[in-house]
Amino acid sequence: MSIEELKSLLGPRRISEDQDVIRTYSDDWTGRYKGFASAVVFPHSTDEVAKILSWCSTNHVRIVPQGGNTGMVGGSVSLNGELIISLRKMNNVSFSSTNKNQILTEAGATLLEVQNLASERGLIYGVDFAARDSATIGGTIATNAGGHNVVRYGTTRRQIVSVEAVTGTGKIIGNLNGLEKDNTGYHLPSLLCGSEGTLAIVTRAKLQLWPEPEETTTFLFGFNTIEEAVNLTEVCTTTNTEIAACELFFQKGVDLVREAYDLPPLWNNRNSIYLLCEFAGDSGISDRLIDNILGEILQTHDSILVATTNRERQKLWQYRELHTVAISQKGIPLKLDVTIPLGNLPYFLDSIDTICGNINPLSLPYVFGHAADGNMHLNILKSEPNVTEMEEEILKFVVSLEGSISAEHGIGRSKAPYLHFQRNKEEIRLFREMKKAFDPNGILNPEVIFSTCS
Ligand code: FAD
Ligand code: 2HG
Ligand code: ZN
Repeated sequence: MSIEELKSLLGPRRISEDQDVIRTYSDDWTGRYKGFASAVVFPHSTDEVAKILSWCSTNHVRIVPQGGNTGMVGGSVSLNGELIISLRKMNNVSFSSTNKNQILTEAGATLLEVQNLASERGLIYGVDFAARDSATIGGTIATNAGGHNVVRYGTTRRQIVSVEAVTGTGKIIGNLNGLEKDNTGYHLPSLLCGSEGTLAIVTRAKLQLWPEPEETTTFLFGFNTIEEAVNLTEVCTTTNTEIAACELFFQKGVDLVREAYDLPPLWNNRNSIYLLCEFAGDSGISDRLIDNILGEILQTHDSILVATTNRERQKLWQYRELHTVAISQKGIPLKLDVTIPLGNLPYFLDSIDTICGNINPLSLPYVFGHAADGNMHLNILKSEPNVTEMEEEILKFVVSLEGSISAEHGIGRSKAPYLHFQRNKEEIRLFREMKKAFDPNGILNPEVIFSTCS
């Protein structure tokens, strides 16, 4: 087997063995994984992806699919010389010709490109998060990405109406019929969503769009106790149909963001717990909120900021969205992405500093996340040399609270050793059988999701 053979199949311009090019696709976003791929392949069409995978399967060449390389669990990098298949050149986006409220997109288009096209028709795409300008649709499907608006629109899985993909033997599967109702056997969009590039390479998809709300209003509340913040989250998510986001963060994180970006303080008194609640709907949101169950807190609480214009809203959101970058400027954190049922969230949050401190008194845990979904991100700086012990202890704690060890980032490489915390032996056996059916030679992301101990 020689890469020259693949070059002659695709033409030389689709493959780069240039070390400078390879390097830019090598390390993961977090800096934890330093990759070394043998080459990077840039298909321009589904047929080319099929040719590549058919050749790789025949020749037992292992590959890693890559989109924007913004993943948080080490799934998009080649650590053992695998070929990287970058989907970035496949980035066409257009409105569906059959459904006015759907977009037909290639896998390499970014979230922002899809959002921008949708807004041309007064529509929105239901998935949004800070890496919007580089995360690709293929990557968001592969990870079943969540983000800020899951409470309103659901995760990526709910936005994918149809999908086209190429299996590990180079066979093209799926369709792009755009039918919401299509119960013809197993539902491939659901199955491939969250499969992290282990079953097939996603090449194109049809995405559902939603009407753009007339008005969006954002409130930032400051609290002294976690219970108050979680109570308000519960009130918002159980009584208000206009809730679009509910994000939790803490003073420590805000201090880091302010330091990194030279931002002003949010208010003069130092509240330590922040809840950003966003409501979207017909005009007159504030009046409706005053009239309903939030009326009392809106009129009596002393730490609230309100934003109605896009500019004002972005000013509030930056204190939340810039956490990831601000933390990574201080070092490579241990990253955990977990879901905790809201009823157990105060206990979980109250326990984190103690758990980390008992294992390593020098560790610095930062917590923030999507409160409405109980999805918390733990970024623990200075966790070395106790990374594994800390990770295990916290993930076991999560399971004991009936949570999930991976909320929205996936299992990737970093959580593969812990899959069995959450999934029983029979489930993992079935997962492996499914992988074999899609990818009999095990060439697609061989180290992702499954580890030798699970
Ligand atoms: P990559 O990182 O390139 O790949 C991710 C995984 O998908 C890998 O396993 C890869 O092999 C596989 N893959 C990629 N493309 C394909 C394809 N076409 N077919 C099959 N498999 C493929 N995530 C959230 O869910 N919510 C957030 O709020 C959020 N916020 C973020 C904020 C920042 C600042 C950053 C840096 C990241 C954030 N993420 C978030 C994580 C990340 O952006 C998402 O996981 C995203 O879905 C990854 O997309 P990508 O194109 O970068 O995929
Ligand atoms: C977010 O919600 C992302 O900001 C990133 O999912 C989380 O940095 C992280 O751990
Ligand atoms: Zn997140």
